[in-house]
Amino acid sequence: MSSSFPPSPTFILGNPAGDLDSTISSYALSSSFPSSMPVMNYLQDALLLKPDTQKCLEIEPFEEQITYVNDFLSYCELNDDYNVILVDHNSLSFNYPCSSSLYSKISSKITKIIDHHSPSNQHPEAEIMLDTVASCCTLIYNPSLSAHIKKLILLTILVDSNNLSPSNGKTTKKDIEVVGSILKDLSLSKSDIFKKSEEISSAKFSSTFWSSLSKSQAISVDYKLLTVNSVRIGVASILTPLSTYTGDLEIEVDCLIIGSCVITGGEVKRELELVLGSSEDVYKKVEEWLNGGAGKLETIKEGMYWRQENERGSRKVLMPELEKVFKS
Ligand SMILES: [Mn+2]
Repeated sequence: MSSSFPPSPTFILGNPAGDLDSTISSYALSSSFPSSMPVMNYLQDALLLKPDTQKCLEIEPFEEQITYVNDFLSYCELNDDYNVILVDHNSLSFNYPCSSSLYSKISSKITKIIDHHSPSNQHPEAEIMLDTVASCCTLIYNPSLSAHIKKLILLTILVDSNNLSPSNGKTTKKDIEVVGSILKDLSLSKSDIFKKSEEISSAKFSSTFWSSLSKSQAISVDYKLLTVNSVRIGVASILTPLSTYTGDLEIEVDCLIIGSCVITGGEVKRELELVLGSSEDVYKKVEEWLNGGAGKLETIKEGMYWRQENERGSRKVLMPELEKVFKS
């Protein structure tokens, strides 16, 4: 609630997919800014849909108060004296209702961006720190943080880099350096902490978790919205085969892409499903794009779904390629 906010607060806002990296990045960065509040770009209830974040917070629980998107938006609507730092994304967006005037207001309050995604150049007035490291937490790290914050950062980088795997195309020298510094500084056993990060990662893939959800809950676990030239396409990531869910889905966007990623015995299998929303034209254009191999994704239609040959074709690769289709 707004009464518990510090005067002239700096809000540290993570991305609306609200993954572990966003959650920990905003919490960790707020510890080094006076009068700041970490803002989770999701509702408190959505925490139930984040088994990896829950596992991580079981290992190292939050010690400070956090704010959720609904309270943040109400505060921003009613007050003028605040500023916003974006972490783990570089273009302001919400999965929660936000009027265009409020969006513009918040947009004008963005002073800084710390991120590891491709640049959108949506906020040219903000100071930008962008680097393609495995985890945004790598960019948040500084040696003067508390042991509590360092441990959360460490766990998140290890989860995002798959324990600094050299073969996942994500781990960089910077990630390795930050992990090395924290391990040394906190005198942690590398094998113990690697095991903990594996526990967090595998919570995300738990089939018990995924099969307990409905299809619409499953797509809200990790959902991003692509908006380009008034076209709105939802892009959801799930970590269970697409065949886990049956039945139709009611969606409020033009169309929806559900990307599934399953790792069995080290082998990555990626599938895509396209769901029709309010625009048949948009659906057809995306369908055509997928049938044509879809940029760098190398998609092949198999039954109801597209199989992705390119196993590195995560949503981070998919979204900029898809954006190009609708930009022209
Ligand atoms: Mn991230």
